Amino acid sequence: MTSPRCRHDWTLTEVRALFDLPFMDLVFQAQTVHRSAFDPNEVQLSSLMSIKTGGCPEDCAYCPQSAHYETGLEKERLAELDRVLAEARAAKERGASRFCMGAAWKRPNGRDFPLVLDMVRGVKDLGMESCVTLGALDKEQVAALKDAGLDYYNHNLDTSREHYEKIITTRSFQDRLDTLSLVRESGINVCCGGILGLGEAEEDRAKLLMELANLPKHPESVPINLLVKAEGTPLENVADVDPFDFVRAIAVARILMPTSHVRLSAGRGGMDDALQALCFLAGANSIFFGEKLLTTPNAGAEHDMDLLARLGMTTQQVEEHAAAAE
Ligand code: SAM
Ligand code: DTB
Ligand code: SF4
Repeated sequence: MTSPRCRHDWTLTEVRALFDLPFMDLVFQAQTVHRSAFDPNEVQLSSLMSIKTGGCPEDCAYCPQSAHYETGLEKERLAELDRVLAEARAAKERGASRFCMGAAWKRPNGRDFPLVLDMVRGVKDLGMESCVTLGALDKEQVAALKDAGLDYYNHNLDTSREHYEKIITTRSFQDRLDTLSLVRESGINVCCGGILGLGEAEEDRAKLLMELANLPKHPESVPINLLVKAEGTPLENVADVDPFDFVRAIAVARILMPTSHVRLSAGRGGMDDALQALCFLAGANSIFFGEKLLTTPNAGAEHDMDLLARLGMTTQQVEEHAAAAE
C-alpha cells in the first residue's frame, strides 16, 4: 500500500464534480483510493453509550435529546461509573475496539466533568480506545481529557456553514470549529462528520465534506450519519435521502480524506444489507456496533456480525490501530 496524498485545498467546483460523476465511476474511484490506504475487507467497530441523556439546552432540529422539543424521551442524570464500565466491558466482549460516551450537554459542567474523566480512565484500563462527545470545551477541559488518556473527541460539523443556522440557533458553526481546533492542538484524535437528511441540498453536502477535508489535518474519524427521524423534532417529517446519494457522500468523503476512517454511522437500522455493502464498497470502514446508538435503536449486533461474515469482512483490533499518518 502506498500512502495517498492528503490535500487540504479542495475547491467547491472539484468536490461538486465528484458528486456529479456517474455513480459507477465515483464508487470505483473511491474504492481505488480506499485500497491505497486500507485493507478493504476490514472494518472498525465503535460502541456508543449515552452517559447523560436528554434535557439538552441546544436546539438541534434533528435531536431527540433537545429540551426544546417534546420527544417523549426521559431525561436522565449522569450514569454511574460502574454501569458505564459494565457496558464498555460487554461491548469489548462483543468485539468493539472503541467505546464512545455521549452527553446531552452544551458544555460539560464542573460537577460532572471529573466523573467523565474517571470513565475515560476506566475504559482505557479495559484496553479499549476511548471517545467522548460532550459539547463545547475550553482549553483546561481539553488538557484534562488528554491527561486522562482520551483517544478521540467527537464533535460534528453536521452540515454546511450556510445550512447550519437553519438547523441550530443556540450555537454557531464557528463555535464548533473553535472546539475542534483546541482538540486538534492537544493531540487528541478528532472525530468529526455530519448528518445527511436535514433538508440540505447536494451543494451543502459538498460544502460540509470540503470543510472537513480542508481542516489543517483531516479528522482521523469521519462519521457520516443518516438522520434518524425522531418524533417531536422539527425534522420528523423531512424528505428521505435517496440511498444512492448517501453512498455518493460516503464515496466523496473517502476520496477527499483517504487515510481517515469513514464511519457509516446513525441510520443503518433503516438500511438493507445491500445498501450497507455498497457503503463499504464506497469506502466506509467503520460502524457503530451494538443494539443502541445514543437513544435510538441501532442495527442489531448479531445481524451485523452475520453481515460482515457474509461479506468476508474482518474487524479491526485495538492493537492494530495506529492514528492515520498524514
Ligand atoms: N451534545 C453533544 C454535541 O452535540 O456535540 C454530543 C452528543 S450529540 C447527540 C452527537 C451527534 O449525534 C450530533 O453532533 C449529531 O451529529 C448526531 N445526532 C444527533 N441526533 C441525531 C439523529 N437524530 N440522527 C442522526 N444523527 C444524530
Ligand atoms: C455521531 O456522529 N453519531 C453518534 C455519535 N456521533 C455520538 C450519535 C448518533 C445519535 C443518533 C440519535 C440517537 O440515538 O439519539
Ligand atoms: Fe444537545 Fe448534542 Fe442533541 Fe444538539 S445534538 S440537542 S447539543 S445532545
